[in-house]
Amino acid sequence: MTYLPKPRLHHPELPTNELGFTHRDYEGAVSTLCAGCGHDSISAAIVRACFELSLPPHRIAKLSGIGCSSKTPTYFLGNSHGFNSVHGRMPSVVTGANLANRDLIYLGVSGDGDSASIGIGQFAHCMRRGVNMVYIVENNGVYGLTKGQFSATADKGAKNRRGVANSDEPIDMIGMALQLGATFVARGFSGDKHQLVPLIKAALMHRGVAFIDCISPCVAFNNHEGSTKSFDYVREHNEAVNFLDVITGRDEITADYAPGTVEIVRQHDGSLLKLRKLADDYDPTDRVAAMHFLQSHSARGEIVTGLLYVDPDADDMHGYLGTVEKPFNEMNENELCPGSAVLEKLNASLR
Ligand SMILES: Cc1ncc(C[n+]2csc(CCOP(=O)(O)OP(=O)(O)O)c2C)c(N)n1
Ligand code: SF4
Ligand SMILES: [Mg+2]
Repeated sequence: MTYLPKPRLHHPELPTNELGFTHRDYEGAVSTLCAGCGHDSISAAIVRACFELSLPPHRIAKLSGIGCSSKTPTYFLGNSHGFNSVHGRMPSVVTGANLANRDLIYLGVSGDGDSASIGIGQFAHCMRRGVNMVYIVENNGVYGLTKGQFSATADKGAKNRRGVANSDEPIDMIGMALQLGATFVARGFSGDKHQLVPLIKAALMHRGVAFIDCISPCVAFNNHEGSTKSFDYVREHNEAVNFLDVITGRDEITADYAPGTVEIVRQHDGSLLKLRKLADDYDPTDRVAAMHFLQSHSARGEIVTGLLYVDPDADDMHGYLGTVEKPFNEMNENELCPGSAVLEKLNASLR
């Protein structure tokens, strides 16, 4: 057996959501990660976000690559579709699945090794194509599964457990996502669920590619003094730019905020992102300003968290390509393969 199923205990008092499901209906198998691993906190935040949004579990597809982080889809959304792909290849599998069926909600979970090292090309093209998905990188700065080598997101000068300093420049995945055209870009911290759960909810409501870089300390290999991805370092250097509330279109919308301290962003589906601003001059809809903000804080050793950029009117890959709306698995043979006469006509129109 490669996983431990959770015992099905009866809890009659558990709160239910609009679909009548409890929190337990969004959980998965028992985690086999190290006790205290940040990745488990992110799994818990995903469970909470999907439960609170009342998402039908069978309409969600969770996909991952290889790594401790990529194992985590086994530990959440046990009633959803799942695909554990090859190291660094989750983005292309999601892209294909999304092209075949746009009706599912796609959640890609990856690691910093998976996405910033071996899979960086796949990550880049997924961002620039605008695949409609939530893309979470559980970022611990190491290859946890293969025993703690520096990954491409480890900061230059950060020390490993033996005191050896990393000599390479880090890749900031937030900076890349902004530059590559991602339409929702956020950073969270596994140790701050009050910030992370709303970020995941907002990302799930977003049309287009929603990227969350989530700092997730590896307690086994990268949680010591000198590591810039340790719990202590992130807590001390966390610069939250805003805090988010998500109000879905179904709820009554009220304006109970003090002017100047809250920014409201309405997304395409009517959901409202209510941003409590901590930095007075921060505008989350200005991509260039977000890049500048990120760089200037990073130069001071600060890790900016929160919703850094959102384009509320974003489109996605289907909109850019003008694809058919119907999922392939709902088409009959004639629709999927309309014959050589139709192909000839199509080719002629392109000559
Ligand atoms: C093609 C290929 N190369 C290398 C490996 C070995 N490998 C497995 S997981 C991993 C790194 C995982 O790091 P990360 O994505 O950061 O996940 P973490 O374990 O830190 O959560 C590597 C190099 C592999 N499985 N496949
Ligand atoms: S090795 Fe690190 S990343 Fe992997 S489960 Fe343990 S703490 Fe988590
Ligand atoms: Mg890692």
